[in-house]
Amino acid sequence: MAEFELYNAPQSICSHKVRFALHAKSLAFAEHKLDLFSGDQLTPEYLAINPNGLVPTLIHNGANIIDSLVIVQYLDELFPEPAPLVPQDPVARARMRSLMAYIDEVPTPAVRVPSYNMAFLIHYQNMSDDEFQALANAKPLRKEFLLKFGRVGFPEKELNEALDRLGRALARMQAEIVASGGPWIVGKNMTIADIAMMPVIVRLDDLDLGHMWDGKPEISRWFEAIQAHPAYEPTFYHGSLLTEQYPHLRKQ
Ligand SMILES: N[C@@H](CCC(=O)N[C@@H](CS)C(=O)NCC(=O)O)C(=O)O
Repeated sequence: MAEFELYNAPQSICSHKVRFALHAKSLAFAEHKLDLFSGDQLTPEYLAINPNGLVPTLIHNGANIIDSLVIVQYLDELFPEPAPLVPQDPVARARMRSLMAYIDEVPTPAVRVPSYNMAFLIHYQNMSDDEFQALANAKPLRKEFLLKFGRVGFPEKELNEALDRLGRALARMQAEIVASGGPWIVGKNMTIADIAMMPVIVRLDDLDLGHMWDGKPEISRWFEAIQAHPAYEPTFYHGSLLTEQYPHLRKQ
């Protein structure tokens, strides 16, 4: 059995962070791909290892570690060398942790709104009332989110609010890179804050919303830098992007 087993989904933004960290640390892992639209994350077997009914989950030496940024921190604590993902300086470390909290609170939930409206809607549109309610009831953490989404998508007001929050998060990212001197969010080394932000930027670009950082050259440079990292390509294997899974999103 592999030392590390990752339960995740190809297109899931939270899974991207963990795959990236595993590759950045050169750790081999067995990957279990869950189909989130068939309810693989809601089976009794999976709920036994992740009671939140969400991906990712990392199994290591029989221990189940859940929540993407907790997993990334766990991996960095186990294998800090040769490239620690956490700054040595306590102030920089605190700054990184506040940014991780900010990214988890603001852009990460916000990017789900356009993702659901533009891509995932087709999985729910044709469900009956009973099927949809039963699915929502089965989700330990995302019941209310799914019911708000409904089978028609989030209303325009909610979509616009999410895009506005994302715009403000991009402005904050730009300001943080400028303040730290870059090229990464907290300075000259890549940290967990960059890994936390990466899937948001990749998802916006995938949804053809990359124009949101027009006029923010630090973000464009940051994006180029993370795409050039050796962990990027194996993380985003074919099927990880929504444009690769949903033909209607492809640019004509
Ligand atoms: N805070 C959690 C959030 C995990 C999460 O939201 N996972 C999504 C995919 S990115 C999921 O499993 N969704 C399945 C569902 O909503 O049923 C983490 O960072 O791991």
